[in-house]
Amino acid sequence: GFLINVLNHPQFLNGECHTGFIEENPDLISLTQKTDDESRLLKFLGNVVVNETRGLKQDYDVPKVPEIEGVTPQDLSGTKQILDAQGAEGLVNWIKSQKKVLLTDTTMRDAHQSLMATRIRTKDMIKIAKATSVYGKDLFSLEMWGGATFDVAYRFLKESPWARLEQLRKRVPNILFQMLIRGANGVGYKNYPDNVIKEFIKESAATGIDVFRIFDSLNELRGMELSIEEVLKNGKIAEACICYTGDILDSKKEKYNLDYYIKLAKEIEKTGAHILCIKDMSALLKPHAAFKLVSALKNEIGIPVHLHIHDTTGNGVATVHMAVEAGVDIVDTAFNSMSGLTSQPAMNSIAAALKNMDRDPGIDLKGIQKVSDYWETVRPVYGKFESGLKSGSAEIYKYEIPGGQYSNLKPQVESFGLGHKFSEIKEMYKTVNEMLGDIVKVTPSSKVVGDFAIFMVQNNLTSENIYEKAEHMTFPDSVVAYFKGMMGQPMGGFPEKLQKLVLKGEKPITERPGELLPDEDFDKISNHLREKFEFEPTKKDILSHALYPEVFEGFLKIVAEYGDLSRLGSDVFFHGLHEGEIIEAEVAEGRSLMIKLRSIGKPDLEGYRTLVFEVNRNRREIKIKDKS
Ligand code: 3PY
Ligand code: ZN
Repeated sequence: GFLINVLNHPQFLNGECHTGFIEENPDLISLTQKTDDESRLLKFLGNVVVNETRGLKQDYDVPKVPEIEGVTPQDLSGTKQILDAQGAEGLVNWIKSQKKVLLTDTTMRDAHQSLMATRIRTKDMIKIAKATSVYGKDLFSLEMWGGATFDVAYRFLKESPWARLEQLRKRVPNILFQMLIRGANGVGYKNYPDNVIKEFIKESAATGIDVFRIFDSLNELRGMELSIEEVLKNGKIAEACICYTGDILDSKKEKYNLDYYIKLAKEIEKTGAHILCIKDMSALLKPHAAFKLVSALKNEIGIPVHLHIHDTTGNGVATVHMAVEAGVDIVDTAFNSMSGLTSQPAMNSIAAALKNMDRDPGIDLKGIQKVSDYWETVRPVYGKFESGLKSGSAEIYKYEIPGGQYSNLKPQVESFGLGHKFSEIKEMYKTVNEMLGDIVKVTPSSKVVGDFAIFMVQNNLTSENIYEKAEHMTFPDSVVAYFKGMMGQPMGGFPEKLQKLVLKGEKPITERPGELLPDEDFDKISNHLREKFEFEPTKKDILSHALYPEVFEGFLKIVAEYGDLSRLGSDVFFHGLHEGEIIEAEVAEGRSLMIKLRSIGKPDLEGYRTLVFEVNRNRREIKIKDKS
């Protein structure tokens, strides 16, 4: 492309070419860039067509973005303005003075994490951002970051989670942005050095996060303290969690009883956290238990209470109403079309049911219907990531599997070739929990239990024969890390015999893991990225590398090979195009290509298929290796 451009340039044709010619004509370079974009995109599309969808793609409706008339988000004043003007304390006082129940929307984080393996792309979020800001102007917050979204954005969606935060922030200036952070485990699955957690919180706050929901996967206070302190330093809202497990209505379950939660909540309040969250990640909090727990907390502590639940059992909406009756301040919900089952309970339904009641959340019902309608039309494109769960499950009370893990466990189990043993693995999950002494199960401790259960079934182990049969077996990494104390200390300690079996002579720690981990060397990461990838890394890049070195480098390689894929429509990103289809693909700000797939050839002797495209009406052929 470049040479042809030079040869065809009028100055060159007139024989006026000298050594400074290229410097004086930078458009030649950008022309090369353009053809590069095009080749890279065709290579990406070719690969999707040949190796993923095999040219089979159904037609998807174009999601309908609701019109907004007469208002601009910049004119709206919401919870974000209260925090910015009055600070964290001011916001807390405002929450306490509300008679209405406040609602959080989780659609852009937990809802899709729990329904469709966290796959919703930024492109689909920013299309509805303005409408969300206008029609959801009376929401307390949008949970739209953290949890698994950080990892999945880079790993599977090939886009930057930071760019998502920036782009949404620009479009939603009036509602608080909320993220989920796993205490010392950050947005990952293991403990990170203290300086990584601190810098990550600082950068997240500077980029637009207002409310940090912090939890520890074993309900250990010391796993959350550093994060709470850093959030307070940054003038943002620290919301610390009690992760709910067991059943406070069952007097036989003594370990996690009402006293346990009250005691933990009081300790959390003492840290200076602004809000207490009841985090019911596994949908175990029954409606009457919610009434009991919220009533007790409202009596015992002075900070507002925020309820987070999943609807896996089908009792979620009832739980919300009981909590509202008991005086809960804020509850998590998701727009109806993204709610229910492993996701959060239905916002539109709850808001409608509370109309004309004392605690009416005062949300524009017609408006939020439009936002819900949008998500309904987005969802089919992500169908292949859905779990297939069709109804609520009361079994979950027995298994205690978190919503996000429940929808992911089946594909994980299938990837081990154990799909036919799914029921056995669910039973084993319960058995393993008992073997561990009944622990809190939420990322990453829930992953330990899941990995352990799969390992047990894979190797025909039982709680009796394991001590003999597994003497020389290497346990999964997560299980080893857990028993070493690298996720903290479970209440009641580790079962010693099992710990010895897993650690095989290695000594466990009892200190807070962050105390032992050396600080991350950010300069070293910066130099490494500069040398290996030849760009000047930002603080965000360095932090991403500190959290997920391989995943982040994999992402950089994909961008180098295929270009910026975040601008592609999701139907094209996931499903490519079918023969005869014409798409408009945005490759850079304001620059789109019209691409038609004319034909998919048969594999040649080496297994390459020739795909014929038309790009802006020019014929382009590319060869793609068929990996099947
Ligand atoms: C996460 O850690 O991602 C969770 O959603 C835990 O419930
Ligand atoms: Zn959750």
